[in-house]
Amino acid sequence: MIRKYVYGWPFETEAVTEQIPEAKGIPAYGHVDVEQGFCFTCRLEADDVVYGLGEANRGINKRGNLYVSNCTDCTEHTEELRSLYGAHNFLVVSGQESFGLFVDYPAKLSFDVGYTRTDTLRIFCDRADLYLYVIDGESAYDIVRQFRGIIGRSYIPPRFAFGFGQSRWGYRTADDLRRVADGYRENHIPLDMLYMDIDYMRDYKDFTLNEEAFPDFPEFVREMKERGIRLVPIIDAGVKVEEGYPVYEEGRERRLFCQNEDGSDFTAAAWPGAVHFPDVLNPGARQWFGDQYRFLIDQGIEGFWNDMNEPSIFYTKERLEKFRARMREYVDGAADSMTVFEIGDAVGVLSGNLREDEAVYHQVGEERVRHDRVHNLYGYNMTRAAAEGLARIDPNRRFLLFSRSSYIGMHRFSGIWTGGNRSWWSHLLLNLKMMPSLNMCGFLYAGADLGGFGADTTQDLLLRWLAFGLFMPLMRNHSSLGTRVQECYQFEDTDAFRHVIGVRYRLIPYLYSEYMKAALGNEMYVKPLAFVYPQDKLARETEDQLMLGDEIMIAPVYTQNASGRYVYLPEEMKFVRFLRNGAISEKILGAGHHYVEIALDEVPMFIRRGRCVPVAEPAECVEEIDTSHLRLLGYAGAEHLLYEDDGISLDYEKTGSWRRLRVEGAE
Ligand code: MIG
Repeated sequence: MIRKYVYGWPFETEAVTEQIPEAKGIPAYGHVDVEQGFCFTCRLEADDVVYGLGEANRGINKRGNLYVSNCTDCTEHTEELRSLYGAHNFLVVSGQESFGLFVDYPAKLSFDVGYTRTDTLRIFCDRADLYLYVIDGESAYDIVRQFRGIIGRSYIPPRFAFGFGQSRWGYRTADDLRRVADGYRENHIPLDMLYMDIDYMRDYKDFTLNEEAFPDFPEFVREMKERGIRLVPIIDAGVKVEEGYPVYEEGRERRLFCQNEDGSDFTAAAWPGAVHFPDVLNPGARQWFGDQYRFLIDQGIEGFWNDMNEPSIFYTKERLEKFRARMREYVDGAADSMTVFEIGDAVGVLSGNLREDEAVYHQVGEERVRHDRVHNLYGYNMTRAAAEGLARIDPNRRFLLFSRSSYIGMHRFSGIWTGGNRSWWSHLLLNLKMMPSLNMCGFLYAGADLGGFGADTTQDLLLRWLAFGLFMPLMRNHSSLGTRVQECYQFEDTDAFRHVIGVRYRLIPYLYSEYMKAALGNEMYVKPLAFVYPQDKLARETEDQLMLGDEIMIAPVYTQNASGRYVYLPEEMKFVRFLRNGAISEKILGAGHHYVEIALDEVPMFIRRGRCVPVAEPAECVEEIDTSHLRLLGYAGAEHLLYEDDGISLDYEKTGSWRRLRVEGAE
């Protein structure tokens, strides 16, 4: 049962697609106060668990901290951060009584989940202009399913997007990319995608190519595709201010950029230098920006990643002026007129989100809306612009598309990647904890930068991270300029990488099928253990294992120098290890705790009692997977329904089919 409460004059975010009548009266479960802004308060019982908030820091259970929905470029990505790149205002309180809350409010919103008072949940923001959805149901999972039912079907990527992708900031030329392709193909490490970061553009201008670095780009795209590799370019939010650059000229003439109070185009600095931001909240601007993607589609491109769309800025002219004045004071005055910390702070505030006093405006219909009122919708609408553009260009084709910043609603248009993490073991675990929360909010096609974006990775971290990441829909190795090289063939034990990534390809028929079941049925692809075993106290407290699809549990090793880990089994399961020599070991383990040995070059998974999982032979790209010869792992007598379709069109109903597979032998 879903009730929708209306406060003040909410902005239409289009997060919810179903028509729900306004509920009368006051919401159950909590108390709403609209005296000063908006505040929802409710009691948390001692053993209530709070799930949700999508791309947020910390645990699967969100209790015990403060989270702020305020899309932020956060390259630091440390444990104390309250805001990350996305804003996903849905949570479920699960206990004796369970209910879900979705606060459809696109400005800054805070969730005090037992932070100030352990027994109290408080959700608050500055203005009481919002929709509050209160959902009750039989269980946490039931509530999630109802929520997913009102926000529309999740984005479905093409099948090739389930392959493995290699990315790095710093590939400059076609030859750089060729070398990476060679590195993979020569070492027979599977690969389906190569990502192109900002260096492919001419002076960081969107929808341009550096032609010296990429002579005859369409031919290069073809050459790569023949080798089973798709190129996936990045698009940044900011459009370079440069006379004669058509995207800039047209956007300016047609008044399609975000504006200052006085109607002039808002300018900030980003990679290209001075930029304007397409006003993607304005449907006309959205259409125009989406149409620009054609430049690359026409050259054979089938996928994109959208970046810098919080939006992220390096500085504005005003900020820089203030900073210069401050520094002049420092240089001219006595050196001790400013502490070193003050100097650091002065540099720090140059970049980051737009501030209220910087009054940037969007044109939404007849209304001019100040940016801070709708801040969390920018990345969502930039990506929606792209998705709608792609749909106009090629209506029955699926494109690969994911974004850095997001809001609920964007899940219908694209996936997300979780932005600039680090080569830290703790970020491997964070990646695991975020995934089910993202799924709750509809973001099924998601993943982190495997191996870590910032800082120098190590062979063992990358191997362990891949052994987890190979279960996630978006599987991509990405790293920052200036860090240790991170392509799999750069390490000592390339055989181990070939094997671990090979396991991904063996599982793609199954993972793709589970993804499609989740997307078509508004289910979660990965879940916390407690969603499957709600009565099990230890399952509720498990923060380092996940259930995937209807068949498996995954439990990666996420500590260095460990030869295995403790794992908790809520019921008997089959412990499966993909061994380096291609063999697969299966062993039944009873319910309870076990220490399981897992070598660095092995991939572990657990098959639930009475279930089975199909595996293919390894392949070097998705197209080469032989789905006619599948082997079943798991319990004798078990059956599995495998979904298959053409992997590229939107005709799920027409081309989708279900294959019944059965493990021989009696149970
Ligand atoms: O200011 O395009 O998170 O994946 O490599 C950094 C360069 C801009 C941030 C993204 C990262 C990407 C990088 N970008």
